[in-house]
Amino acid sequence: MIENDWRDEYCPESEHVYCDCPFTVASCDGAWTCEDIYNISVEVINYYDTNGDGSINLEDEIDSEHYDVLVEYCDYNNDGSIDSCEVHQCIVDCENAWRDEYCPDYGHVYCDCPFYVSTCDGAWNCTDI
Ligand SMILES: [Ca+2]
Ligand SMILES: [Ca+2]
Repeated sequence: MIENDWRDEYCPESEHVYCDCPFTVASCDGAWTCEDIYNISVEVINYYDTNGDGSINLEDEIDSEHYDVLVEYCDYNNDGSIDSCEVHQCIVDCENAWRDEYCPDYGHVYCDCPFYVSTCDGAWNCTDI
């Protein structure tokens, strides 16, 4: 990926971009795209983040059973709180686990966290590529 080499050189703060190959013909009914995953992430966060600080933890009005499940699967840095990127990554992982089971030839989806976008003038996003 030339774009990621460019980012390493000129925008080292910027995350790498991962794009699904738009030319493959494989299809998988029911698979989620990054856009779907983004929309679901927003719904999950809006539902559980009752105090609106952008992360889900016991300060929110969440019952402990749901909280325990979320922490077990989604708290990647083990700080007891699930931030919006962790929710997003969790749904990406869940989608990829689903694809492994139902569409093993389809490949995995890679989505950058859409919530903390570091700006980088001149960087290409997936649409440009
Ligand atoms: Ca919260
Ligand atoms: Ca966390």
